[in-house]
Amino acid sequence: MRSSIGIGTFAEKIAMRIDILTVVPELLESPFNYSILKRAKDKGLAEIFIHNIRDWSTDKHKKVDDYAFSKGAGMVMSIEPIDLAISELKSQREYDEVIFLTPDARQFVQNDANQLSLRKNLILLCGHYKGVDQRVRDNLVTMELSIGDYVLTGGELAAAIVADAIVRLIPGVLSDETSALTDSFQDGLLTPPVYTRPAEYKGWRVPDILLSGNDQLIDDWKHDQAYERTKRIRPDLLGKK
Ligand code: 6GU
Repeated sequence: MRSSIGIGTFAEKIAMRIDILTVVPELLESPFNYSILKRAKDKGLAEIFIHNIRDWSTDKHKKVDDYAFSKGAGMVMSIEPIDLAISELKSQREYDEVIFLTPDARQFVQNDANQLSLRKNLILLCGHYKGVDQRVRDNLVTMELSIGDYVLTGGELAAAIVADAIVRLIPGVLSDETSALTDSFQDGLLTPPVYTRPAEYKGWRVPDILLSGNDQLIDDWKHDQAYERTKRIRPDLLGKK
C-alpha cells in the first residue's frame, strides 16, 4: 500500500516477510546473516523467519518423517507437523504463496523472482528425505519450484537461493537501484564484461572504447558484447524473445 504524508509522497516501507519451514534450520542461518540479505533485514525491508518443523511434531521423539507406504521408497516427510506449522502461520497473517522447494518441479527463473518480489508474505517449505507426503503438495502448497536439474540433499540451499533472488529486488535493498534492472536475464541477455582500474595490468588492456569517454559508443559496445556473450554461452536465451 502507498501513502502520502506531508509535502512529499513516498512509498511506505513495508517489509516483505518470508517464513521458511525446514528440518535443518542450522543450514539456513549463515545465508541470511550476511551480505545483501542481512542489509535487507537491517533496513527493515525484509523479515526472514526460520522455523524447525520438528517444533510442531506431536510425536514423543519429535519425529517428522515415516516409512513410505510403497516398499523401498525410503523416508517421507509426514503431513501433520507441516500442516500444523502452516496452519499456525496462516492464523497469524495471510500468505500470498506456500512454495515447496523440490527437484521434481519446474525451474525457478528470473521472472519468478520478479513476480514474487511484489508479494508480501511467503512461506518456503524445504523438502527432505525422499520427499513429502503428496497430500501436502495437493492441499497445502500453492507453488512448487526447483532450482535446476540436479539433486540436492534438501531444499534448504534452494530456499536460500530463491529468497536471495527475491529479496535483492525489493526497492531499497540494493544501494544502486538500477543495478537490478541491468542484471543478466532482465533483458534476456547475459551482462557485458566489466573492468576497473588500472587500464593496463601486465600488458592486459581494458578495451580502448571504454576509455574513449563516448557514452553512445560505449552503450553500443556493451550491447554488442552482451549479445555475443549470450550467443556463445547461452544461445537458448536468444530464442525466447
Ligand atoms: Cl528445490 N531441492 C532439492 N532437494 N534438490 C534440488 C532442488 C530443490 N532444486 C534442484 N535440485
